[in-house]
Amino acid sequence: MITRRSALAAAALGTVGLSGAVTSKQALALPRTSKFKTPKPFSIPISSPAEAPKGKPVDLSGLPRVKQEMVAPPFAPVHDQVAVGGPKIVEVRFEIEEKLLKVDDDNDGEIWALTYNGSVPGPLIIVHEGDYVELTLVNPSSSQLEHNIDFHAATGALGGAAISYVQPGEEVVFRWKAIKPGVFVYHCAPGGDMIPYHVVHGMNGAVMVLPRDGLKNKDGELLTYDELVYIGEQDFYLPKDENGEYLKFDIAGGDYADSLENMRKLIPSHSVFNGSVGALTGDHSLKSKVGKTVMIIHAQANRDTRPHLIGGHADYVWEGGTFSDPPQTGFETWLIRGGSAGAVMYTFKQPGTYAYVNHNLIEAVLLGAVAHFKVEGEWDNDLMAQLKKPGPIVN
Ligand SMILES: [Cu+2]
Repeated sequence: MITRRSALAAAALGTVGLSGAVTSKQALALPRTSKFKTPKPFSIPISSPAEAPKGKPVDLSGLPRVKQEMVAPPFAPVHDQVAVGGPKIVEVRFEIEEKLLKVDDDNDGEIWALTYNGSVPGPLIIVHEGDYVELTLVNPSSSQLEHNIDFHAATGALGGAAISYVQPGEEVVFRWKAIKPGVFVYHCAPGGDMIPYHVVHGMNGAVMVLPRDGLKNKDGELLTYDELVYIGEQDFYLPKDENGEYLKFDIAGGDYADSLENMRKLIPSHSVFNGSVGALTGDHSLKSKVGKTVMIIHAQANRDTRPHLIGGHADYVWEGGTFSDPPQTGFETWLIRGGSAGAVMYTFKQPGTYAYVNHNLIEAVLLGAVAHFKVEGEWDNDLMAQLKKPGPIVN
């Protein structure tokens, strides 16, 4: 039986007619050079993805322009916490990269990740309220798939998704004004099943829009951080064969049918920080010092999560990601709603290793959502001391 969904899946792969659903075999049979056609959005009422919105022209020629150099997570681009000068046009360049990414060394899990600038999550953009983000989105001709971008921080045209479609070999430039201070996700949203497919293949990231006069506590006092850590939590749905081994695919998009089957069950094979199990542990642990204040930006474009810093707290929490309201204080665990980013600030008081986890501990320990902070400094015996070593019971 032909369903609309199977027809769209077939159209998406561009290889099968309307005679049935696409199978993984058919997907695997695609030649390397094939270009998948994305189904046009059937659930989103826009007439044409390429149609540019009309309106009165805006003259921004008097504004200064700055280029923001993108860096890979967990790092943040160079930025001022309090804005210097008036609003600017901040130029950002995203090059799409479809790349084979090892998700889990232990069991050979891998995915053809769909990325902005090669990382999962995509780079963190930082601007101030009132600034303009001018994005150049480049989809190289080596890509298999059509992409675009929806900025939750932007206003109109599906967050920019409606005016940013790029086929392989194309680039697009568009601009949006940062009118809401806070942290927000962005993600690819090319229509139909391809929306969740691209998002759970890594095509998401975050923007931080700082208030021009900086972050404040509830008394209006300035809050600043010494370090910023950017974490994107990613749920993956890697398909397995009948023997329980992870399937391998030759090209980006090759896992389309198998992935969708897994995604529909809503049970991720992995939930990881920054693209892979162990990306922020061991040699890749985050480093800090007693007395340093860290700002942690945590984004999850698809699924709820609940970060917790084991052995520490959140001094300040912007849980919904909004900087319009004063932060809440003293949380043990906080919620990041799927499709949002949140921010917390914490000043380390003790040295040692802290685990920063998704405190659904099954997702942390079994699915991968763990990072480590290695903190140097002097131990405070007032805060904690071992009074007797483990030994035989005395009475
Ligand atoms: Cu995409």
